[in-house]
Amino acid sequence: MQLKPGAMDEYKARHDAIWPELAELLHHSGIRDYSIFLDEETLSLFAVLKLTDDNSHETLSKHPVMQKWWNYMAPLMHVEPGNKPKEWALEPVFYLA
Ligand code: RM4
Repeated sequence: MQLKPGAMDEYKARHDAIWPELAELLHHSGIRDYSIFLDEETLSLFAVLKLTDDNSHETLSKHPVMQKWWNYMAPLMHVEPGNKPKEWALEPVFYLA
């Protein structure tokens, strides 16, 4: 994901105060160990999370709480039409178990 210039402090503050109903929704969708890292130079956001085997994260974008959060966050981030944050996968280049 990508932050807009000047949005860093507000982005952090909003995640420090994440809505309990959103945290609950993400958990019920099968998301675990969810972290977001910020590159303060480029304002790129790197998210990493685990999914349970029975996760339903594909349906999140239709949920009113998810849509409300995305609308709330849209002024701070690069978004698609509909305010879902722009996301792109990174290429795995190394893994050591
Ligand atoms: C991010 C973005 C993601 C959401 C997290 C909690 O800023 O909106 O879609 O999963 O917040």
